[in-house]
Amino acid sequence: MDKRELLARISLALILVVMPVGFFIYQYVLRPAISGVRVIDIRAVAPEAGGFQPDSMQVQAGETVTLRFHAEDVTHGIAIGPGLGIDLGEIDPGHMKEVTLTFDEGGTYTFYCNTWCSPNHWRMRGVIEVRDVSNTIPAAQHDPVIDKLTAEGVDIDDTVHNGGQSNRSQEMDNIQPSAQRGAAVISQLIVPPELKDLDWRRSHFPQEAMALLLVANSNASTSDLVDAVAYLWTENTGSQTLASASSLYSKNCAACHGQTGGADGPMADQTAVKPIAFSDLAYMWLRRDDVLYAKIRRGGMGTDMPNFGTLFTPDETWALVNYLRSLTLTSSNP
Ligand code: HEC
Ligand SMILES: [Cu+2]
Repeated sequence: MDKRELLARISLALILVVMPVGFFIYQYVLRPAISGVRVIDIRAVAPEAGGFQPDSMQVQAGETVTLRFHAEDVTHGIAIGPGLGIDLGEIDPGHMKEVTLTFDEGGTYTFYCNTWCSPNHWRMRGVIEVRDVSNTIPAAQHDPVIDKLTAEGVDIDDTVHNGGQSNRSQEMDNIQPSAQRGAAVISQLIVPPELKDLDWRRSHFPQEAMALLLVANSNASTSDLVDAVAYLWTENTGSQTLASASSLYSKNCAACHGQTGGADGPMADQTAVKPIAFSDLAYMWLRRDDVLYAKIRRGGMGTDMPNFGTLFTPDETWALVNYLRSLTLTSSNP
C-alpha cells in the first residue's frame, strides 16, 4: 500500500465514520446545548397594520420555545392565556421582550395585546396550537355554563335586542348596598337554603334573592335585606382573587366599560352598541352572574364586546364577574 492509497483510505474512514459521529454529536449534544429551544420571533404592530406576525404557530407538547415579541409601531402589552399567568407588560416601539416556556399538554393558547394600542386593539391576538401526540385533534371547546343557559333558553343578548334599553329596577336607584354591613346583619336573618347555594346565586339575580329573603324575614328593613344580598353575592371572593381580577379589568375592559364601571372609558363612544355600566346598581340588580360570565367568554354579536373565552380560564372569568359585582355591592366606606 503506497502512501497515496493510505491517505485515501484515511479520508474515506473520516467521511464514513467521523462525519456521521460528528453530525450526531452536533445534532443531539451541541445544538441542544447551544440553543435547546426553538426561538420564534413575532412582530407586534397595530391590527390595522397587520397585528401579530406570525399570528399562529404550532408547538409540540413538551417542547420548549422562546417567544420574542418585537413592538414596532407603538407600545403594546403582551399576555398569554388562558391560565398561564404570563403578562410581559408593556413593550415600547423598537423594543423586544421574550418568554421561554414549555407547554405540558396539548391545547390552544392565545397571545394578546393588553394595552390600548389602536381602535382595533382588541383584535390583536394570535394562537399557539400545542400538539400532543396522544391527542392530535383538539376537543371542541364547550363551556358548560353557556350550554346550560342555551338549554334553559336564556338569551344572553337580551339587552342588545332591547335597542340598548335595558331593564332597571328603579327602586334601587338611590340605594348604596354594603356587603360589609351585610356581613354584620346576616346572622340576625333567616337565610333560605337557596341563597347559600353558589349555583343558585349564579343562576338568579339579586332581586330574586331579595324577594326570598323578604318572605323569610318580613320584619327586616329593606336596607338590611339589600346589604345581606350584597354580602351573599360577594362573600366567596377572596381579596387576592379580586385584586387580580381588578388588574385584568383595568387592562382589558376599562377602555370601554370605564375604570369604575361607568361605561365612560376612552373607547365607550366608538363601539357599535353602548357598553354596559356595571356601576348602575338598578341595572345589575336584575342581571344573572351566569349571563355576565357567558357574555365575557362568548363576546357580543356585532356589538364590539370582544370574546375573552380563549384568553381567560373559567375561574378568571368568574373572578371578573365578582369584580363587576363588587363595583356596586361593596361600598368604599361601609
Ligand atoms: C371594545 C369595547 C369593550 C371592551 C374592551 C369590553 N367590553 Fe364588555 N361590552 C361592550 C359592549 C359594547 C357591550 C354591550 C353589548 C353586548 O352586550 O354585546 C358589552 C357588554 C358586556 C357585558 C354584558 C352585560 C350584560 O348585562 O349582559 C359584560 C358582562 C361585559 N361586557 C364584560 C366585559 C369585561 C369583563 C371586559 C374585559 C375583560 C369587557 N367587557 C371588555 C364593550 C366592551
Ligand atoms: Cu393593543
